[in-house]
Amino acid sequence: MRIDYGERIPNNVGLGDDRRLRRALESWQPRFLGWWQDLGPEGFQDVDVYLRTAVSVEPGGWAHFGHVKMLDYRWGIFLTVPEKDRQIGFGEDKGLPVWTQVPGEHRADLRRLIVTQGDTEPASVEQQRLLGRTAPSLYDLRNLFQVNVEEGRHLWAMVYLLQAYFGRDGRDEADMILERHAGDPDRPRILGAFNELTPDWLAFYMFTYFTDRDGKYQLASLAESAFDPLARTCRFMLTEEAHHMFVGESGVKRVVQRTAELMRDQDTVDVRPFGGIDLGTIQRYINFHYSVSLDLFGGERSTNAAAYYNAGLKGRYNETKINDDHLLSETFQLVPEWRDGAPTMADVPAINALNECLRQDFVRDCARGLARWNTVLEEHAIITRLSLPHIAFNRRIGNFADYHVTPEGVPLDEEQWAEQCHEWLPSDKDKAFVSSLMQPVTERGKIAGWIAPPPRGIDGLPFDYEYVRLF
Ligand code: BYC
Ligand code: FE
Ligand code: FE
Repeated sequence: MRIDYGERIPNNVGLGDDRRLRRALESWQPRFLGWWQDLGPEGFQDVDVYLRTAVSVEPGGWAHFGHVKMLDYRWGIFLTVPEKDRQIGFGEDKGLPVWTQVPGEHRADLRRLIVTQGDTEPASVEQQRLLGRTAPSLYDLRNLFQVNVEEGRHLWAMVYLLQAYFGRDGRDEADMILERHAGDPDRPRILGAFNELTPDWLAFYMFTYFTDRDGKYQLASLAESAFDPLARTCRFMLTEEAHHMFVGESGVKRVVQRTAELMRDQDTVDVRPFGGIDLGTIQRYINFHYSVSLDLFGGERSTNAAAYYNAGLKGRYNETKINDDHLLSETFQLVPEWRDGAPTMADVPAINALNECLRQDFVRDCARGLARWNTVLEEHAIITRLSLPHIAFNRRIGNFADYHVTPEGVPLDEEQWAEQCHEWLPSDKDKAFVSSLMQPVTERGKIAGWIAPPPRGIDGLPFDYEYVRLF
C-alpha cells in the first residue's frame, strides 16, 4: 500500500478525496510545526540528520534513509493495510465485523483512550528536548532525533483519528494536546511519568527501555481494538516503536559495558573517578524508571479496563493468539495487593484484572533486557547483577500507592522509607554526577568516556559515519 507523498500531508488514507478532513488537518499542521519549533529538540532545527522515513506500510519494506532537516521530516498518516473480513476478537461483540466508524455508545471511551495515548507522544519529545546538547556521539544524537520525529508522527496518528472520527470534540482535543506540556504546573500532561524532564542520557536510555515499552504494550492492546482504524494505526506505530526500545536496551547495555571495562581495568567498583557510571547508580536509575513505568498501566483492579474489554475497545497483548474464550467471564487472575501489612497475591476475576495482566506481560519483557545486561557483567567476571525491584516498590498508582517497601519487597513505615529511599532511587548527588559526565561529543567516530561504542551503525553504515551534519 503506497504512501502518497504528493500531498502536503503524506498519507495512505485517501486524504486527497476527503476535503473536510484535509482542511482540518491542514489547519492543525502549522500548529504542530509551531509546537515542534518551540518545544521540539532545542538548537538542532537547521542541521541535517540521517533519518528513516516511512515510504510504504508493507511489513519489512517501509524504510527510506537520508539526510533531512527535522522540520522537513514528512510527518504523515499511515495505517496498515486492512485485514480482509476482520472480526471483533473479544468481548460482548466477539465474532461480529469490526467497526469502520465509532459506535455512539463507545464514543466517550474511545476518545479518552485515543487522547491519553496521543498526549504521551509529544510529551516525550518535550521531556527530551535538551538532550541534543550533550549527546555522547553523532550516532546517539541521530537516534535521539529519530525517536523524536517518530513520536511526533505518533501524535499525527492519534490526531488523525480524533479529527476523522470525532468531529468537533476531536478537533478540540487535538488542539488541547498541543496546549498541555510536560511538567507545566497549570496544564500538565495526563499521565504522571510524562511530566518529569529527561535530564541526562542515562535517563533517556532508561526511558526508551522502560517507558517506550509501556507504549509497546498499550499500543499492542489497542491494536486488537474493534475500532478498525485505531487497530490499524497502532499496528503501524508498533513497527516504529521497536527502534525506540532498541535505543534503550542497547544504550543501557553500552553503559554497563563501559562500566564493566573500567571495573576490570582499574580493579575497583568505584569507577566514578575514571569517568564511568557505577553499577549502584545504574541500578537506582533502573529502580526509578521501572517503577514509574509500572504506574502507567493503571490500577490492578479496574472496572474501566473491564468495560473497555467487554466493549471490544482494548484487548490483551496478542489477544488473537491467546487460546481461551476471549470473554473472561469465568476465569481468575492473580494480582498483587497489600494485605496484613505486606504485599501478597490475591485471586480476582480476570475481567477486572486486565491492567495487571498487561503489566505482567510488560514485567516479563523487561526482565529479558536485564538478563542481557547481566551477561555483559558475567563476561567481565563481575559478580554484581542488575535486577528489577519488587512490584510494590515506589508506586504511586494502584494497590501499593499508599505503602512503602524495599526493592526486595520488605515493608517499611513512612519514616524508614524517608530515611532510606535515597539508597534505592537516584539521589541529587547521583544526578549531579551523571550530569557532570554529559559533555557533548560531536566529532565523527568519537564517543564519550562513560559509554561503549555500538557494535554497528545504522542502516549498514559504520559507527563513524556522519549521522548528523552539524555545520
Ligand atoms: N497517571 O481503571 P484505572 C507511550 C487514573 S506510553 C494518572 O486503574 P484505566 C509512550 C485513570 O485515568 C503508553 N492517572 O485505569 C511511551 C482513572 O481515572 P478516573 C500510553 C491514572 O482507566 C514513551 C483512575 O486512575 N498509552 O505510548 O484503565 C514515549 C482509575 O483508573 C494513571 C496509554 O496509556 C496514571 N498512570 O487507565 C512516547 C493508552 N493510571 O476514570 C509514548 C491509553 C490510571 O477514575 N490509556 N489513572 O477519573 C489507557 O489505556 C488507560 O487509560 C490507562 C489506565 C492505561 C492509562
Ligand atoms: Fe510513541
Ligand atoms: Fe516510542
